[in-house]
Amino acid sequence: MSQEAVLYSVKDGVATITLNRPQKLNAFDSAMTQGLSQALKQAARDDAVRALVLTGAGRAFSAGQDLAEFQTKGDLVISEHLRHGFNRIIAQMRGLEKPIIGAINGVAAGAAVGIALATDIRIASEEASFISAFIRIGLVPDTGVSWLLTRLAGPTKALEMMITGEPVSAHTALELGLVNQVVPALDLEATVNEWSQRLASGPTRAIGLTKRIFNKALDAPLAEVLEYEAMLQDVAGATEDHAEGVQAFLEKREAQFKGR
Ligand code: T3D
Repeated sequence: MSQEAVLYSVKDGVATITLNRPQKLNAFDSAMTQGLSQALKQAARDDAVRALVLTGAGRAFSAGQDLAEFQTKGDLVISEHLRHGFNRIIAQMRGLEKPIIGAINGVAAGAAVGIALATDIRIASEEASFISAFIRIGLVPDTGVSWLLTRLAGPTKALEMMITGEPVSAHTALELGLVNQVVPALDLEATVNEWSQRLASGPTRAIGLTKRIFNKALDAPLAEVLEYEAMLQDVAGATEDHAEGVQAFLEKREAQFKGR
């Protein structure tokens, strides 16, 4: 019986998505690519889900595109493969109006660097590393790596990573701003649980709208962003969670956000 390439479970408002081909370091074959896209869709639709965790089974986060499968598809047009696969996933992750926590448990290589960096909060195990591996096989960065890496690490280090394909350790990734926190491997699950519980009990609509503003602010001129903030503040200001937040402040108590 073949194992499921992507595992999906929901508990206490948190959907956990696990890339599950550990014997191949969670390299993305077609089933895993489709499975991840499907899992993201399911989490987006389910109102009970208020935060997501994305991680890998075994010792790797993911080794990127499955190169064995890639080689068997002789007639593959890479651009089409990307448009229907990794590009769609990155767009889904960035557009998903719920926080996604990347639990980076081990190596992230190639396309998986893009997927790891497209999560919103990244907690890395000390055993994690990031390898922009494309160049090692004569390819250019894809899956948004050139965009994400350059914005997060800055152009100097991003270009070095992209043209050398040298691994970057978890601690260096923290210094570069690629991850939010580095913890010993044994503490990864507990740390990610704390983050996910905290975010899942937050004002989900406002967090989602903040993601929208963040995406816009990365590129748009200030005048446009000011107007966008004002427009989305009307939306956030009409939520039950906003009313609860203000009421809780005035009553000097902890707010009980419902995600509405
Ligand atoms: O059409 C398109 O979409 C093109 C898009 C391309 C996007 C990309 O992602 S290109 C980059 C693809 N990824 C890579 O080039 C990374 C390849 N992997 C590695 O360089 C190394 O495996 C690692 C540095 C990640 C880890 O090294 P190590 O020594 O810890 O593990 P290993 O022994 O190399 O791998 C363990 C097993 O996983 C091994 O299988 P085996 O021999 O035990 O049966 C290995 O072949 C397999 N594996 C690792 N990465 C991949 C893979 N199998 C298929 N595809 C992989 N990417």
